[in-house]
Amino acid sequence: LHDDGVALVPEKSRIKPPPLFKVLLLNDDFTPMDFVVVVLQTFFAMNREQATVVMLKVHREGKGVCGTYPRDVAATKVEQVSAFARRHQHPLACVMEES
Ligand code: NFA
Repeated sequence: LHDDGVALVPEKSRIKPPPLFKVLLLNDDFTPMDFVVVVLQTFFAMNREQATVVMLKVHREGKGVCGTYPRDVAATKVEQVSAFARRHQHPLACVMEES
């Protein structure tokens, strides 16, 4: 009968794992530190201590990673954080980059 495709010696898989994306916050001179801490607690499930560490890294180094996610989750975080900052009239920038 015909070959059913169940190989005794596996063929090399051509399936790539899906890419992951880092979500980053960028520093600016105007957004209050307390607001950034609230953002990290609200959208990235950090406690106040973790959120403060990340906020200070962004403040001192210019940018910092909030988390790493599949593309659709990362894009949703970027939109939610950007809308929240805009609604509160802060210039806080949130971006994603492939990791
Ligand atoms: N640099 C801002 C300030 O001094 C704080 C800040 C931290 C803004 C992280 C954006 C991101 N008020």
